[in-house]
Amino acid sequence: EITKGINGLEKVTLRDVRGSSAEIYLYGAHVTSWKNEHGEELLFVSSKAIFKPPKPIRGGIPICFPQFSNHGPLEAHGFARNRFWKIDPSPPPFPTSTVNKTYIDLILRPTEEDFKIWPHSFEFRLRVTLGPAGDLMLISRIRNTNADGKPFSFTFAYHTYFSVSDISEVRVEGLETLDYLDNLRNKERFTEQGDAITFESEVDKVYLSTPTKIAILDHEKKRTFVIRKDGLPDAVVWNPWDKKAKAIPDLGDEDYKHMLCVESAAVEKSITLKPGEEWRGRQELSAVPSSYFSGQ
Ligand code: TA6
Repeated sequence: EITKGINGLEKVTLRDVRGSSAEIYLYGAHVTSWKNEHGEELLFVSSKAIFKPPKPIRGGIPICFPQFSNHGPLEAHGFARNRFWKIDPSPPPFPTSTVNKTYIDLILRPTEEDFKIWPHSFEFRLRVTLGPAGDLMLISRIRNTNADGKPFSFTFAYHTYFSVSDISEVRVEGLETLDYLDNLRNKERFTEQGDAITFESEVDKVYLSTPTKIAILDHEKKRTFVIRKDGLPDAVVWNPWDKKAKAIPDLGDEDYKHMLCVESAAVEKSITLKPGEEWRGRQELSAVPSSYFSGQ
């Protein structure tokens, strides 16, 4: 179902018969909403988000491509998040089953203007799938279509903003003892301690070569998000905390309390594709009652 969203921007709504739903704006191929079967929003989108190109949307799942953050010469997080994507009417077959699932296929190809910024020809296909249990899966397929025989390299992230009740009560499991690059300390490399990660100040880290499963435990909501990823070795964890939040115009002063970014990513080692080669990166999200795991 395609309708007009905020400021007349087109969006696609996916609905599952059991009540879960997702919304994807063609602007940025940006997932702006993911609701469970009870209609509860699971992603954070700032009430100050500006749905006006060329500004990227603050919250949801921006796609960072062909550059993550300022790890390169391009604008922060690349340009895929502020381009108009198209619906892909006949994508080549995906490896995953679509039985009992609702999905949409989008595609981005560079314009001549894009080519001036990043001189490579590519096809970026994104499939967003809502499963019967309300899980949300994003699969990206990026193909080098350069005619000049040149390879290209990129970094990538699904910059996912999760909605949490109170950041001080949240724990992230699965990143203990890993090495990370700390963006707040000149991208230097450190090693995480053995405990689950908790939050009491600004965090902006790229955890390296993580397990494929990461969990976010929200005690107050009694909800656990589970992230599963494939093709994306790293995981970014970001919360701006109070001072940085105040400096971001499209983020409310108190918003940092209710959001946490945990991002499936490929940052430390860029991905290189020769002409004709394709890369795949998958992020699958589910939200379950905490008791499901540990009876808390
Ligand atoms: O993923 C973390 C990060 O790169 C931070 O450094 C922070 O600036 C954030 O993304 C948001 O970036 P944006 O360009 O959307 O303001």
